[in-house]
Amino acid sequence: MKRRIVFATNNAHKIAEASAVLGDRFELVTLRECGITEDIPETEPTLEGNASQKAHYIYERTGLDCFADDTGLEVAVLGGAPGVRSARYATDGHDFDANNRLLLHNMEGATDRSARFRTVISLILGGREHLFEGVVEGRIAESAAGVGGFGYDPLFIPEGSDCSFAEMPAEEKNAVSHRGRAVRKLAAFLDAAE
Ligand code: ITT
Repeated sequence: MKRRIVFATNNAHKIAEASAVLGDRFELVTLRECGITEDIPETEPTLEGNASQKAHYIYERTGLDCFADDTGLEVAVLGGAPGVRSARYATDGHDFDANNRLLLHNMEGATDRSARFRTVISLILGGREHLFEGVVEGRIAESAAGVGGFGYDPLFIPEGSDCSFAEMPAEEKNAVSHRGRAVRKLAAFLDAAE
């Protein structure tokens, strides 16, 4: 039987990316299917803390195995910002365009454009928590390019490529991305736990 697992996210892009990696070995249950419609609190100062907070919040309400992903873009010349504040960099909401404009503005004239995406996944399986991390190194482009993906993808060029994540087919992003890497670790762990 397929293992049913809740993905504690309100971000449809994350669900699409994780489903593509997990394939049909797992049945991903959405928050909507659990009847949870409110925003999940994310008040911790670290990605680890927020991922854990989101997963525990859903586990306490559903009692189901679940996982949550918290992701940040860490830019060297900005001292690791926007980091844990990536979703709310420019505004209180998730305004991707405003975030990208602010990032370009804050990096004007910067020659060191190195950056990385980091995803932390908190899995709660049978009431016990396990953490997985995925990182991709790269750089911030001088201007946005591409229409795929979401968030900072039009500005992020992964190491070894000339294209932004937003210019790549979804499979190509997943093959090297922070989330792809973290979700593959999660899948290997779940396979071994069967
Ligand atoms: P949930 O908390 O509901 O999972 P969220 O969008 O709030 O969804 P995060 O707290 O992890 O997710 O926010 C991270 C922000 O970082 C997100 O809003 C995007 O702007 C950006 N981000 C995350 N993953 C990304 C990716 O793969 N590519 C580009 N930007 C990404």
